[in-house]
Amino acid sequence: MSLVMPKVSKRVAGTSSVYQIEAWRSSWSPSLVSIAEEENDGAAESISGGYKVTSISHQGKSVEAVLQAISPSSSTFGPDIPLLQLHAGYVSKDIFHVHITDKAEPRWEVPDTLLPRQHTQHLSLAQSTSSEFSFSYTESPFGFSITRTSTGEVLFNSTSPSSNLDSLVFKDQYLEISTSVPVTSSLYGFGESTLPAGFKLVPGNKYTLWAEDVGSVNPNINLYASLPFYMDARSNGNVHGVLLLNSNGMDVLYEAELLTYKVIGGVLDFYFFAGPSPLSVMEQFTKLIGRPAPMPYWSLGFHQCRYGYKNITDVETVVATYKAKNIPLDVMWNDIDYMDVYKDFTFDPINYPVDQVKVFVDKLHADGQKYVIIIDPGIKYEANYSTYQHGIEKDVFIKDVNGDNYLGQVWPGPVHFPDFLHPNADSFWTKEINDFHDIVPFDGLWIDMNEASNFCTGISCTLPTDSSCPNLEEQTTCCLVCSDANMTQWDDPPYKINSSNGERPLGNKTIATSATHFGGILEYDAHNLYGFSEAIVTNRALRRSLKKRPFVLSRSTFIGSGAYTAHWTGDNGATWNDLAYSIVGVLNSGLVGIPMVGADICGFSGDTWEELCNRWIQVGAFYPFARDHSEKNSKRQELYLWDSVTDSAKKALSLRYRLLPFLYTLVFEAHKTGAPMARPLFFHFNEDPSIYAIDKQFLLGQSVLVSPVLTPNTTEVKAYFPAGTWYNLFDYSQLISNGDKGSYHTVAAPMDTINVHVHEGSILPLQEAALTTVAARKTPFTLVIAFSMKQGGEDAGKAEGALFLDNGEDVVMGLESGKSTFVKFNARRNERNYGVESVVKEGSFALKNGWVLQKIVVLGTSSVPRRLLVNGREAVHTVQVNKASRVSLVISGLGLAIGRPFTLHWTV
Ligand code: MIG
Repeated sequence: MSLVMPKVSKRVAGTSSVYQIEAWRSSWSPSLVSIAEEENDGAAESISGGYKVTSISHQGKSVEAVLQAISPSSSTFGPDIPLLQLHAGYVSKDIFHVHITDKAEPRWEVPDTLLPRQHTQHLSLAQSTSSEFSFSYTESPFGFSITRTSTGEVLFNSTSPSSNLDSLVFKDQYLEISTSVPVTSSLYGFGESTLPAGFKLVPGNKYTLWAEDVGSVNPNINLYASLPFYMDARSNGNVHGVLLLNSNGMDVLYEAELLTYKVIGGVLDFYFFAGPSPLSVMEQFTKLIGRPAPMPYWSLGFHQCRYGYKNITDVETVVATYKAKNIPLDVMWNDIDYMDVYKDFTFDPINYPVDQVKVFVDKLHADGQKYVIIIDPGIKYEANYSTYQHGIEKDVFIKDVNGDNYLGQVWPGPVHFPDFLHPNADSFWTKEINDFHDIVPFDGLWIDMNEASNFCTGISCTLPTDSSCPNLEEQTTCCLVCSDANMTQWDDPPYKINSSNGERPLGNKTIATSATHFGGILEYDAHNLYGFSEAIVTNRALRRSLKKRPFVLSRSTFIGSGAYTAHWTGDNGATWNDLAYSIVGVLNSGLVGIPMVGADICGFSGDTWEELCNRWIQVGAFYPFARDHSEKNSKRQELYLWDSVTDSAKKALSLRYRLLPFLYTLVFEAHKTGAPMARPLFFHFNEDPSIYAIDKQFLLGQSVLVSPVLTPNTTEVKAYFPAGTWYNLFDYSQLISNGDKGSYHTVAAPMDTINVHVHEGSILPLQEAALTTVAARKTPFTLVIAFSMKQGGEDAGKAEGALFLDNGEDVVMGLESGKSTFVKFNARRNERNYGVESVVKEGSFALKNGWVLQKIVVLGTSSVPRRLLVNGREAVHTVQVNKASRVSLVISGLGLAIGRPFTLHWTV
């Protein structure tokens, strides 16, 4: 069957139009279309008559159009909204916005107060003439497409005849739109879920976006977050991103060559990011949604946690044992065990007496360590509990359908949930956090259960009159009396998203979706924003109480959360599969602007064991956020419990600690540009089509490649090495020299070894290993300079790198005179001449701190320098050549101030 689509070009509002608006009048007849639809998915019945353009105008640099329902149908999911308003325009030359809503009535949108976004039409004509997109549409039925102007590639196309008849469905509780996707595209995103099929999405799957307390140990279902963003990498190497800024529940169907959104509310609010590189997509995307939060320096250290530390002595012993075994430990955590019957902002008087906790925390601080504790959103319903009283006074709790404070049940028993959208939430939460911090000076907060998780399901619930609630043995069994009377269209919408593969209706084990927030906002609309709004308020409260850069770790996230919080992938299991999937989880978080992320090292639920924990700490040492955490009923898994794990941990963590200056510079880069810290290989290499699916390895920044063991009884790894030369970062010995094309290599991976390589062309700033980040920060610097070494020979070449330095805890992370220093390093070699130089911005901060570059490690040579000139003068130094590998040499004894530009030259 052929569908002819003559393209009738029509410029709107004259030739000064900055993008081409073309009306395509398609000649497809309804009968042809319905055949096409039947061929696609067998669905015979259309659920909407579609829309047609009734008026269109070109205002400034944007398009405003009115769309009218062609034949209002009320067959399925409710009547079509009769008139829609479309706005399309630029946010900047590389971000395009398409917004479709009801023309008559305002509809729910992600509040600007949570996610302030620049509005369109900001662009001057001069800028916009070079814009990356063109927008086209069909008149009837209405559909639109977005084209990359420079190449003519269609990036998004809701008009395609391969989509079904309903090119646009817009009902009160059901929106549907599709786009065609080339079969050769690689798609990523639509979290949060655990993806056994891998980071690259596989056609034939449905992604449901609805935040739930479902452990990441469960594959292929919606977990803690709704992240309606995808990245599309085309086979020509061009990459773009698409955000549907909508917080309502949705299913996204990815079928061969077709992507369909089925959304149960809100508006169609699309943003297109032109790329064309993955990092430029991240730059554009995080410009809109907020740059990732700066992270305190200490948060890059190793963290130990467990659910089930019995008492403060237990916790003290863990810290002391780490020290005795010489394993790095920066941050000790407490889970809900510390609380008095699980009430937020309290300490258990028996097992965690405040006085002892305070002594413990003071000692941690004296030793350069930190303390992070958990809080859950549910506030115990208890008349004499001060936090509860304050919440009632400020009227900050979410209301049920009857207007009463919504009653749920979590660890403390009956609870109310703070409404973080309420104008009083800020002062309420800040006061509780601040008062609590006055008692015990914790350093960061872990916000859990914020989907929100509820052990009960009910439209409205009340306390039982005749039993204790909860019964301590069955704390997670609902003890409230819940009723489903007063069921509304918000509790039971016409279209059921596939939450938990259809097993969990919207309000299941969370706040009822008919409950309301301040101003009548429905939980139905705002559910997926609960963790996001809590992170915003918590971050702000911490900033005020600590007067330092906040560290927040949140389980539930939304688009924009990265500006306030770090993330962990939730309740994984102690299995080899979970270890492998953790890399995908980490990459997916980075993809949505939450770069500070890790999985529970050694596995959360189930008993871990020596070999698994050994391999897991090797990978975990290179997660951006590295925390060992386990479940109450599982065996303990501190890194000192098995000798082999201790050895591996020391080896891997000592490289992590040496890399801290590099990692922290990645935090800075993330904060400035949105670049993820951990990246998939295709972010920097696309020489081989197979690279788009690699997710058993990852990059830190653009040049450090981590190639772990993820299977039992394995002592070698078949790993992909992109083009060029790669050096083993542990001993600088191993050389993989690929020439112009990447390939797989089998590398040795004995039990105590993870493969971590650095790529030619880069310079990494390192310090010495230590047991804490505070101690490591005081040690001298080393630069690792990697030149290429094609086919084993020494090539001409260059290398570069950067270093950001500040005190690691100022609220603002930026280049500020006297408070931070930024250094660029450049190295080059030409025949027998080598040169290294630094370019320093705002050097005074580094000078004040006395940081010194002590040595350089030069990779890609074994030729002994004959004469070393430091800042133009001959200097005394020590040279060590790695004879075994013949690829590295070390020049030490330099003693150069990091804060002052330097040059090094030598000939060989
Ligand atoms: O219902 O606080 O994901 O990390 O240890 C379980 C206890 C609540 C879930 C978190 C997990 C944490 C646990 N929490």
